[in-house]
Amino acid sequence: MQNAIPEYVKHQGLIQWVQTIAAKTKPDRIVWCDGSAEESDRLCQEMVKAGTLKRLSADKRPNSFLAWSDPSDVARVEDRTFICTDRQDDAGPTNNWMAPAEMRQTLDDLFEGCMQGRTMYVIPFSMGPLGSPIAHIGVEVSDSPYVVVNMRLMTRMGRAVYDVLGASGEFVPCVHSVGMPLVGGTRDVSWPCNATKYIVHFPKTREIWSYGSGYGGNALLGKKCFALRIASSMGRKEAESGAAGWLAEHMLILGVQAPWGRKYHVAAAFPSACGKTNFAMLIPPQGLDQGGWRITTIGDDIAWIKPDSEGRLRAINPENGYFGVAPGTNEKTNFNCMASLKENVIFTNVALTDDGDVWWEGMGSPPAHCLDWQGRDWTPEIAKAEGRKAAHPNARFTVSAAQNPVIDDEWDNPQGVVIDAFIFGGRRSTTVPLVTEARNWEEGVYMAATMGSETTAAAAGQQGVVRRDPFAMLPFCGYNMAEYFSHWLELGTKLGHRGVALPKIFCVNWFRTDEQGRFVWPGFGENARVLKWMLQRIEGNAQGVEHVFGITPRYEDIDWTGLAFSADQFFHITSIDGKSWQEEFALHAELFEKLRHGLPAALLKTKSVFESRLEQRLAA
Ligand code: SAT
Ligand code: MN
Repeated sequence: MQNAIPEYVKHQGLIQWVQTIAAKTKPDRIVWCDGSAEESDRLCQEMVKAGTLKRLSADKRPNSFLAWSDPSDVARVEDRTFICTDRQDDAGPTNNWMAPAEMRQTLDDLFEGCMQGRTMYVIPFSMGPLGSPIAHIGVEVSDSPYVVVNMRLMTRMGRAVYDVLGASGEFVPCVHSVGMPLVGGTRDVSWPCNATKYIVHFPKTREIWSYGSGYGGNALLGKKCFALRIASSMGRKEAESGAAGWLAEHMLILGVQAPWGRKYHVAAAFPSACGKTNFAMLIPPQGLDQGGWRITTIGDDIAWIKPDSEGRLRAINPENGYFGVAPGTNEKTNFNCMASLKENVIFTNVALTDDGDVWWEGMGSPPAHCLDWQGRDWTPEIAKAEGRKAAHPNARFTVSAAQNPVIDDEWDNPQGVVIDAFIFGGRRSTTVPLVTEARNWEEGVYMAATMGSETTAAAAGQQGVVRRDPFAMLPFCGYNMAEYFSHWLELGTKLGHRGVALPKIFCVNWFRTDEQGRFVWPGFGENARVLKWMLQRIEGNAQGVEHVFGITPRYEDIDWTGLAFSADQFFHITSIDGKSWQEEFALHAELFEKLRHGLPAALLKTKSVFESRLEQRLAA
């Protein structure tokens, strides 16, 4: 059975594709989504009835809902994520690979009848402003209404997409199933999912197939799967013909108005759950130039970056909303985020208070009682006795970007904004200084390529271990990472030849700790002080010291007005320990060894330059 195909869907190829998927997965019904508020309301209502969503208090959080997932389905599953290129080498050693034919056989079996008893939703979406030259269209079919309502917040979703698509436009086909058919009296559960999970990408045909999970990064296929894995390989492919190609990056984009009257745009890459959303919504301290700084958000997670006709790098945020980490978010750490979350929010895996509101660790004083993310009684006493958290550490909120009080005026500009600087940051309790400016594009690419970070709850697996996370793209690069490095280097060369001034590259680390394991740098709004130094460097108005791999400010180069932060503390977070860096370079060597096929020689050359500088320093 199928509801009528709306007359505004004119794309026969799309209609046929939907029918082919339906013939295989055998849903009871097909619903062509129009993206309207009524449709979303109706689906939320149905999910409340089914127990998937709880409606929050109309007074406390109007029009907001809470989902509790299955405890086994709370994060991305990197070991179940596959890049299926013809040759294994094209996926590279950092991606899971399976031959396309073999994977298609596996998927064929899994998807056979997997939507029985369920509704299949057809979800048209645009990544990027509708009709933007940088944007691309996708269509996701999914048997999860949770996916529909989240996609409506996270992408430009709905009827208008079909106008852009027309009768023959290109779209990325995305197939998603929770993998729990309702057959033979199977009892439905509030969060259907399957112990078997596959998140699969076919870069050549630009297809995405996702099975068994309902969690954001695994199921909202416009986000990591399309906007990063498929898009990164699309951007690289376009460079094959000698063109510059483009970049799909795990980056926030912010606008920053400096007191000297110029507005800058900065793109910054950090691994998942390392504060991208906080940085993108940051409120600079009042002490800094008498409140003369203002930061506005263009995006908080993903950037698509293309050279314009003059060769300048222009970025758009392909998304339309935020799927951010709730724990740790409060009025102090991210005031603007809290202001965005007052209404029309879907929360996932946070705690439910007795008055029908939400709570999470780090939100403020805990309630005397609530239900934790698994629906169990929770009190501060229980937390103390059992060490049990009320919210899952990777609990999330989904909210439309339009609710952000500091949304940038240009966030929706189809032409994108010109990027002035790139920032790369990892979570490192030791070794890496607060901020370093790369001397040039190549050394900047080296620093980004060798970035390490301590793992977080955003991915299933052990937390807190340092792993190399090049460009914060380790789980998201849709092709060989070594070739990705080449793409960055070549882009720099090509634009350089056109006489374009490339954005400066900086590396930051907000996370150095003291002997007790406490963060030394206050972070959050105070990061604006580091940003000020970077922009002054762009203007040629600030000093620093040159060291092994770049330039770092001295204590007196940072504006401390209104912040008590001693020179000793500053030394603690900017010092470069020679021994640690010898060990660090050994880890870079390990990474390069892993990526040796196709690794650009420029990186090895840069490494030996860095190492000989380090040796000289140790000898001095
Ligand atoms: O992968 S998600 O988009 O769900 C969140 C993240 O890891 O950034
Ligand atoms: Mn992310």
